[in-house]
Amino acid sequence: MKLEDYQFFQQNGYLSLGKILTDEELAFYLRLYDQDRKGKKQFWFDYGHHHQTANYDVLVSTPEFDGLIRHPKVIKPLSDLMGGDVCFSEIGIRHMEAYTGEPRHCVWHRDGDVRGGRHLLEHPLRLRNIQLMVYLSDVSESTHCFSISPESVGQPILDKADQLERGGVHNLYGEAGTAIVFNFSVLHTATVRTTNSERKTVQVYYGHRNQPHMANDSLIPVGFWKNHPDEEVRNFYGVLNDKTRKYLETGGDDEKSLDQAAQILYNIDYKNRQKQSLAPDA
Ligand SMILES: O=C(O)CCC(=O)C(=O)O
Ligand SMILES: [Fe+2]
Repeated sequence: MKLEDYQFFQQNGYLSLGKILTDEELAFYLRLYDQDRKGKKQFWFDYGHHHQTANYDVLVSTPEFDGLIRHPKVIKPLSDLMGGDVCFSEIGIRHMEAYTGEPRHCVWHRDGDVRGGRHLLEHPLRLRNIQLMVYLSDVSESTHCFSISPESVGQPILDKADQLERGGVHNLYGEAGTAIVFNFSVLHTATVRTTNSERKTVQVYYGHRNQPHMANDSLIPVGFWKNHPDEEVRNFYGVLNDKTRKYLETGGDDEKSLDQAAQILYNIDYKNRQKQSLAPDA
């Protein structure tokens, strides 16, 4: 990674990678996204406060997204920022509908892991986990967007109001195929605007292989962490979360059909969601 890009991340807690997808790749992932959202509704649920619906079990429903998770234009900068070996933590494909209400920043927050861990202070960029946000639709002043309040690694970590006053707000735009990476604990939010445009994103979290799992939202299927022919890929997916362990206890470690997997996931997870799956019986 160019020194200036590293320094930008150091100063701001995020970096735009620019348009990383070719037009062919964009068309490929957009088609998969649309097919998943239309045809695999049992995996989608209302994500509430961000005016979003989402599917977190993309590795089950559309495993081809592995190609985007480990895209060379992503893995290289991620490894440079994280240092050491990077692992998969979570994936969500998310949708924001057109909106007729008042524009607003949905909810300013810092992400943390399941144990409440946020900035990893001993890391040179204070990075415990990092999110990759890929825009699959054009994002501009007239659409929904992702917003972040820049924070330098040299600055004290402030509460929300003080951080917003000190750092201000960067609304991040880019044409479809653009990717952004950010420290998950730097203050951020989705921003909704009065718009006829829908926003389509792929949002992937990564962690350090030598740290415990970040979250329990995404199942990691055996085809990735156990049966994949490439050892590096097995290791990349090898930091298993509690959801994956529970799934294995319930259903064993043989490969499942999509319907079998969906049924187990419904029993161990979706039926307990506060917001119902959009189509629980689909
Ligand atoms: O979707 C967005 O723009 C932000 C969502 C968010 O806060 C997150 O993924 O942690
Ligand atoms: Fe967040």
